[in-house]
Amino acid sequence: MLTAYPNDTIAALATPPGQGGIAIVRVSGPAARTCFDALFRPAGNQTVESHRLLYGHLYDASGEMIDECMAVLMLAPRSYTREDVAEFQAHGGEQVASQILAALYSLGVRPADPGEFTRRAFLNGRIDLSRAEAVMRLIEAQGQQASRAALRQLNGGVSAFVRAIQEQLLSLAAGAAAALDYPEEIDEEEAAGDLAQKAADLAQRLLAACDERAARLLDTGFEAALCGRPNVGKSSLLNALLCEERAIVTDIPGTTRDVVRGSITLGGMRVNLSDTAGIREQTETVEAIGVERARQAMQAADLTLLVLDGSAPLTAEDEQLLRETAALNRVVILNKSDRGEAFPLPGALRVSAKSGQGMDALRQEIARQAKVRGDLPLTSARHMQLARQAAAQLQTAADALRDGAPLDLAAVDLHAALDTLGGITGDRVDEKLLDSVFSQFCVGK
Ligand SMILES: Nc1nc2c(ncn2[C@@H]2O[C@H](COP(=O)(O)OP(=O)(O)O)[C@@H](O)[C@H]2O)c(=O)[nH]1
Ligand SMILES: [Mg+2]
Repeated sequence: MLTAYPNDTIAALATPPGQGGIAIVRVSGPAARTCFDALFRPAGNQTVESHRLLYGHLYDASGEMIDECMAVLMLAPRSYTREDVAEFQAHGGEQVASQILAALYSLGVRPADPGEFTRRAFLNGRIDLSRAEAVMRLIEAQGQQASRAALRQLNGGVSAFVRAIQEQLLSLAAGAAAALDYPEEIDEEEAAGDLAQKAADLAQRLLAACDERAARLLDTGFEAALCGRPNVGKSSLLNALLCEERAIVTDIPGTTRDVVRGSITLGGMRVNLSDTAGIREQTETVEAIGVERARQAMQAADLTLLVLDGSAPLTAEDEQLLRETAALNRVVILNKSDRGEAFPLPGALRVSAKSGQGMDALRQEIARQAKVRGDLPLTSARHMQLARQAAAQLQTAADALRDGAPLDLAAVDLHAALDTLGGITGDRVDEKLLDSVFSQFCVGK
């Protein structure tokens, strides 16, 4: 279990390092108030009150002025960490911030570890572990869908779901205990059958709550691969979607040989686009490797964007690619619509990388495909792993009961599942887990 939390005072720059409009230095711990009074002198005759933003000047230990600044003292427990917190908003720039930090260190304050402010908020009971993790997800979110998922988690979506399951588990465990204590009144066989059914149901609910797809997409983005034979306009489409000249466009077939990548945000999701070598039979080695990579990218993508030249008749290679991608999640794109329509193809999108025609419809289609559900509570890899483990423990209990195992044996598995779920909210955590969660944070958060 957790060792007692060090009762010391920490400080860090809370804003990104480098030049900026303002730099915020944050202090948390029992000495925050003394530090505030030692460093900061409010202008005029303002009185220092908790949660009141003051204007004044900062001085170091030798009485030398460091900067003019705004400062606020937030006394416990109404603060981010539930400890006394002081924040100094100084002029942006490395020099001023490091002078403030040096002055604080000279007063016995220690530099904060990564995520230590949020870790203290957790240890002091202000937020549970899933909400602490949500803070980090929110900071790192790329795209609105990711930030919404993080916000749902921060608002307690995961906690509420896990607590509800834990409560039902506790009542199952209580039922099992009652059947063991009062064998005359409760029929053990009946109780075991009932318990097995309920444990199996809870296991199913845990598994159904995991959104593997959302977890992966919110974390790394949606993969869309542009594929097709040479010269149909794949590189031109990549450039048009990225709004920059990333890939080389020529009318010489076989120019793109390696996979070229770029990311955009569509419908609030980060979309990673890859432009690949044109797929065709060829003899030259470098191009052959490129074609092999193109095939791999096509298979690995969440969405294959199969590009055809809509202004010229379909070739045998096109037909082959249409067959090859039929079973994949794909969108067929008929490019070069500015040159007219050579053949009809139901369900395909007509676009022109050159004129921009149809490009909005293409963006909308990619966005539609990249949408995550947003209604399943578990979208973090760590939470899903624990949920699956708890589900397996519950299923073990259910199977054992159906095989005639005694109630007290199954009760052990129920309690094991409870412990496992406690790892999500942080009821049951050790230092090692906390270190691994919080070390991923940035310093100052
Ligand atoms: N008219 C027209 N030409 C295009 C269009 N898209 C690409 N091209 C031309 O087709 C040729 C091949 O384009 P590129 O993007 O390199 O094709 P890739 O080999 O599939 O990557 C170049 O000469 C482009 O300028 C389009 O929408 N309309
Ligand atoms: Mg190309």
